[in-house]
Amino acid sequence: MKQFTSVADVANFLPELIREAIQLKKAPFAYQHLGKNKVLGLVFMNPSLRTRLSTQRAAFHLGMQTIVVNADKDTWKMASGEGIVMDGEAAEHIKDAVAVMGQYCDILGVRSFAGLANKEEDYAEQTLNDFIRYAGVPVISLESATRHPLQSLADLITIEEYKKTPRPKVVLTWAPHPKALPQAVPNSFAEWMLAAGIDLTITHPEGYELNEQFTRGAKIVYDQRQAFKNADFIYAKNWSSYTHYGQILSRDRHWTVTTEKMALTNQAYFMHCLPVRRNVVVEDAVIDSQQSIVIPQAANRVWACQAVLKRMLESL
Ligand code: SN0
Repeated sequence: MKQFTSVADVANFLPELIREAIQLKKAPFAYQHLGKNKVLGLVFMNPSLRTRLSTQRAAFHLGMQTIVVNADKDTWKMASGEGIVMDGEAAEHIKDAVAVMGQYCDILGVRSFAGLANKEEDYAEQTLNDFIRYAGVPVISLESATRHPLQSLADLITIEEYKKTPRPKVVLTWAPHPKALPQAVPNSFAEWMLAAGIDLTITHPEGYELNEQFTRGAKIVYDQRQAFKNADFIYAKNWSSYTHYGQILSRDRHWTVTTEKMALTNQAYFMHCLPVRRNVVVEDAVIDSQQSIVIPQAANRVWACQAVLKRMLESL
């Protein structure tokens, strides 16, 4: 595997990849020879807790060394775009920085969030594509402007482990938030669930429709309570509007996930990728309940990442 940026990179062997991730839990150190004397570089343009730690942990299991670069703080400010005159703040061009990091690392991971100012720019994935183009080594997305594939793979593993029926009803629900957030997590979640053949319903207020490229095949239901009926999994997430790009159209707390709404479901499990705004996105009583699986979900980030890194190391 030369890159891991979306479900398309693993579509041919998705069930196998999930099985492999679950297998790795039983023998985390079984493939240490693969990563021996290999270096993984993790470049963060934005904050991270789970992605940073779970990726380092996965690399450790595989015998790799990790270098973490906080590119939002510790490095030179980078410019991008062809032919630009660099007489401003940026000291180096991203193509030079990435090519150099590719000399020091065998695999590079990069996190670069959407700016939410310009839809075309964000959906063109310039930073991620600059990494793929100039690194000269395999690249893993640690959340790009439009997708968060390591999260979605962990989500799929979690659903596979907890499902009580062969084809559970999974509901992705929009929830309120004080800040405008990217569409990366919900885009990616929808794309992965649909690729895995999951019965997916998406519920959100009008104006929060995601790009159809990611949601084709999902049921869209504007009535949240209707959507919750018979759900086996409730996956909550805020996102800003795609159509009115980057805008907050609603802060309606009637969309918060509550115990009373969870009672409409088929004793559904509650999921969220974290970090989560308690008592805005979800009530304490739900996220602290027996039905909440947010911690095992986060724990699965290690195995999702390890399965991906293993495949990449095997093809180096
Ligand atoms: C990010 C997002 O894409 O929604 C990362 C999720 C894994 N979340 C945030 O930026 C939350 C920020 C906040 O202030 O709550």
